Amino acid sequence: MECKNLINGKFTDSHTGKVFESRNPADKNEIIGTAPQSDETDVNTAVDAALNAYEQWRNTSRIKRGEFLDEFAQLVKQNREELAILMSNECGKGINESRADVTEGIHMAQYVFGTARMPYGDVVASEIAEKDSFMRRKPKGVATAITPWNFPFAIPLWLICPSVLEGNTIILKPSSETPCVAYKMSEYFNKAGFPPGVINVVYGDGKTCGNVLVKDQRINVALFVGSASVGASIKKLSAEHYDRMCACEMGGKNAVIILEDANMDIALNAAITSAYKTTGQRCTSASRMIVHEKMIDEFTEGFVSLSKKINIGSPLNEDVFMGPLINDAAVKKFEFYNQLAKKEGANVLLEGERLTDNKYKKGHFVSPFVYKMNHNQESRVLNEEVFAPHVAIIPVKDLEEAIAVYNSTPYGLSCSVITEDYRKAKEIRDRCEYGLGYVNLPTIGAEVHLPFGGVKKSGTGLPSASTLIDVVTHRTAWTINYGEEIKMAQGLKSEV
Ligand code: UN1
Repeated sequence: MECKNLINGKFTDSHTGKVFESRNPADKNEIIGTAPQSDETDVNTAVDAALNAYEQWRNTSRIKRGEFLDEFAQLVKQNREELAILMSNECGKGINESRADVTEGIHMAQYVFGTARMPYGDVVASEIAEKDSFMRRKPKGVATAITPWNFPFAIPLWLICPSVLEGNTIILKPSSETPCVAYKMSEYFNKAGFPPGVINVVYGDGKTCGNVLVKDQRINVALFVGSASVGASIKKLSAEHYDRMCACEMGGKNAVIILEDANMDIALNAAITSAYKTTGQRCTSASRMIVHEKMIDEFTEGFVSLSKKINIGSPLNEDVFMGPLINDAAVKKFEFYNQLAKKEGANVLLEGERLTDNKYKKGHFVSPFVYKMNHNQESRVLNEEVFAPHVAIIPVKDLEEAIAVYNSTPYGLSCSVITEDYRKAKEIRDRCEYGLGYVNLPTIGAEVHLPFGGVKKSGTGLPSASTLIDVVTHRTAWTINYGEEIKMAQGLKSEV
């Protein structure tokens, strides 16, 4: 597939003609496609296009704007399987997960289409009976979305759909690992009839493309999902702009907390799903199992035995639970943290590693690495995001310690508790720091109509998905006087 930038409604090469390759992580020799290596000149043209389209787009009826998203969702629905297969080939997610990713994207477009007919402001009381006041939302202007490879369809749509519904125009810069999924998506945007310039897509790396977008003074909203270090630099650059809104969602060191009364079947199912779906490469994946000491032996035995049984292999095989990691750098990072765990005193229960026999040698396949380790505030492996199947089982003596251990990392994205005791679940709900909380469920699998976003190093708490409206609009006050004279609030006199 030869991906092209989408700028002002036209599919174009980068101005230099340079391209980069996208390869299959399950078979490094297979090239899935090429995409333009865009630089400042291409980014500038895309921002010009978004800026030119803005005036007319913001003046288009909100309902009409939503209808383009309905059209888009209908087109994607007809091509769900084709997109899912492309996604599995390009990013290595199991086919069931790729289908779910496309479905999540469709849900986002459907949800936002539905909200087009819902109120987008409030009627507000005034001290003066002759006055009517309103809170009315207005679009911010030109937005950019910089998105990761692990949800190459759903995450761009979390950010694009609410932005354009509210009247903003946008430039998407998808991950260089997954240009083909983004390109397919952009074809559907075009087919759905979005006016030229409303949604633009440029491909390229962080330095020559993403960075240029974020530095552009004309960008009013910077939306990002990805690593904490890139997010921090986007936030810093954004602080130099007068009125830019910036929402960054940046990973986690999530945990499943297994309390003394937990249903063990639920605990094991939740733990395995949280740890190994997407090969541990969700920002919501759990790499810590915080387990009450009364349950630790039974849980550890069950978790290790299920981890050994995890079916690793081709993402297109329906029975496979774990596909490959995304690239060689991800495997090296996994290996580094596995070694570090040993140095930090971990009791290794399952020696996960790069898989090299025939079935696996063409791809970035690894097996789960599992260890038991006491809580230690200084430990890097218990505090840093590995983004791979690297799992710590941490014993705790009671609920208090479970909460303290959960909160001890710099992150705060997703938290799950396995318990039958609703009072204990309430303690977790109120005292743990997270954006997504679950009871008797895995830490993954959020639905689009819920807020999505973490606290601490995971984000500013400004959510993505359905609640992005607060980022891509500003609230204006609009007050009308129906009286024959001016009467002021607060007892203020206006007579001359
Ligand atoms: C991510 O990994 O960045 O809640 C997003 C979930 C998915 C989204 C994950 N709906 O696991």
